Amino acid sequence: MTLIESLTARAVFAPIKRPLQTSTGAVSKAPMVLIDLTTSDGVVGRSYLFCVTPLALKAQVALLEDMASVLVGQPLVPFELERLLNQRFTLLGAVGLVGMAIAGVDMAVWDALARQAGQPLACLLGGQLKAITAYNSCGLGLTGQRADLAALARESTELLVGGFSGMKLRLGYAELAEDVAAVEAVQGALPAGVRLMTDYNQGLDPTEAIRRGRALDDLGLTWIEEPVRADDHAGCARVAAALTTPVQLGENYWGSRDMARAVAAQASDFVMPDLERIGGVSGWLRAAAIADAAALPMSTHLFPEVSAHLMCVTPTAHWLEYVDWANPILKTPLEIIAGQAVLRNEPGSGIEWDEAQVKKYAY
Ligand code: SMN
Ligand code: MG
Repeated sequence: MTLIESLTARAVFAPIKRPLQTSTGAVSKAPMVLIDLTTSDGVVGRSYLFCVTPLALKAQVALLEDMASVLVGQPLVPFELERLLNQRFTLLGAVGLVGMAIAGVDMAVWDALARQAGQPLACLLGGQLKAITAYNSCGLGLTGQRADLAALARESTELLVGGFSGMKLRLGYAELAEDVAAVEAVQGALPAGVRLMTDYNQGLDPTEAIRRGRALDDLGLTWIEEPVRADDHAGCARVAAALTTPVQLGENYWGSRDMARAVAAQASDFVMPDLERIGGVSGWLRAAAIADAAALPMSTHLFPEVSAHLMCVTPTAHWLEYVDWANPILKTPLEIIAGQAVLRNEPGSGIEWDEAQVKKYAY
């Protein structure tokens, strides 16, 4: 039986090519925790967590190092390890940094299993490698108090490189007119057929979200993401019911049961769970079943490397969110050709560190 021999965690703070301003916060660099899990067979499974703020990096590393003491010597069985960790944190609550740590371990465990089996993760999970349609989420942040229309138009054409057929614009300017102008500036710059997603990052209240959404409703947007507080399922549902543009939600679901509650409340038309909040690969598989049962198109949030594998086994797979934020520390970044993520026919989820770069950006 294969056992876990060791688990290590390291923090990095890597540059981002296009720092991103949203209506509720900025991401100017990428604070990540890198996990290496070694098995008794000498296989190494890897994953990374995206901590959003560097203020969480040291705590996340410390938590993972303490979790290692529970994990070392355990069999390499993802659902049992998940059960074990969730049990140990029931009284505290397996959300926040704890939930992320459990998800990070889970992703590393699945990577190790796939490597041990000599299969790409998608194949280990019973799927096959496919080209996964991606949208470019690497830019188009808020440009300050007012929308800089020329800058948005320029950036949107730059984001087409890679052949993307979709991209995401952040909204939530002080005035509704600025949101509309920003959308029109980007659409005016893009070739016909390129889809535009938008994201309010929870910045509005339901009444304002309906007012703004109605003004955007005839512009052909692919979705409006997180218009209001993500945990306000009733408010999200009111917005979704009032608009013809689909409402997208999911990066802030904490586990698949949280997602099930949002789906039961009809909080959104589309879902996009985030691997580190939904519970890693194991949590994703349950989330995909919920989306399938409710016939909700399911997209991904960040972590395009692992997420692309999971889209191969997601019944209602919709769009892969492409961000290049981990690229500086990856040996072989995920490749996008003609707007599609191209999975390599290699064992695991495709994550290997560029150790020189990891050293350079160590936190
Ligand atoms: C987002 C997520 C995490 C950090 C910055 C921005 C955004 C997205 O909500 O959906 O990509
Ligand atoms: Mg978002």
